[in-house]
Amino acid sequence: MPSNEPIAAPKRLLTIQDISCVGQCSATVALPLVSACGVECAALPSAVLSNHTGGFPSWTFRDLTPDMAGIEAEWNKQGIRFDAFYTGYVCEPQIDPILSIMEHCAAPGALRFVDPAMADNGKLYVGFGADFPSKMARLCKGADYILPNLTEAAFLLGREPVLEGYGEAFVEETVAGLHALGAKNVVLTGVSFDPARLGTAVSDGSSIRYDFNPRLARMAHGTGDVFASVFAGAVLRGLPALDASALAADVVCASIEATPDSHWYGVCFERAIPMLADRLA
Ligand code: PXL
Repeated sequence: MPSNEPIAAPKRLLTIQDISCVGQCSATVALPLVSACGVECAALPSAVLSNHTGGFPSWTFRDLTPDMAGIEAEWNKQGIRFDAFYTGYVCEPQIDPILSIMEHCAAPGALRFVDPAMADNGKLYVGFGADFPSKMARLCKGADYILPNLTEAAFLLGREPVLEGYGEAFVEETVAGLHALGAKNVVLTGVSFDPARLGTAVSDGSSIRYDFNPRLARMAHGTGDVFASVFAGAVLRGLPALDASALAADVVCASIEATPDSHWYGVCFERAIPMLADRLA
């Protein structure tokens, strides 16, 4: 029977990150996963690469920074506004144009999700200089949620990464440093106090809560992008941050488990989409 209930307007999120044509990362992960959360996903590609830089021998790179101001002007002319912004892999010249878009194209109460995608396993991604983390810190200032892994957190704080042998005091101190950069909520990924479990520390600035999953035997490229996309989509669907983080981690684990060893450049997150949609139904 048709319902007389008015249909609620879906939230509209703008993701700003590269399109790596091949490689299952950045925008090609955010678009399907944010959509699977039931949230409209608009995309501003910051650059187009033939493939990502994490293991392929070479790539093309088309910087789209020069287009950003014109796109913002067009949106302002038409009054196009967004309920949320989600940034991932971006380069230094894009930070000011992104801050301008987040300031001028925000619907009332718009949320900012910043995944400072620039490093993993103790190292900056190829192509980023040692001074880049201090530039990325400018995006973290004023963010509602930042989602660094342990390596990115260390670089944002100007420290050498510590990836093992730490305890809760270290996590508390790291999270406090990240809040001091100006981020309201911190979601620190890749946290582990026990070799069998890997998880996330979620802080709203007054308390830290943890979520852990069994550690899987293999690590995979693009899992940070899967995590951040699901987290942002789930928060926009109304989940509290710890629940959104737990769901995002479950989608990452299911994606890794569905990925054959021969598939080295990303994870088969497509196979976890039915589970994600069910959990948010
Ligand atoms: O997944 C992060 C990422 C995004 N975009 C590009 C990358 C990487 C990581 O290597 O190279 C182009």
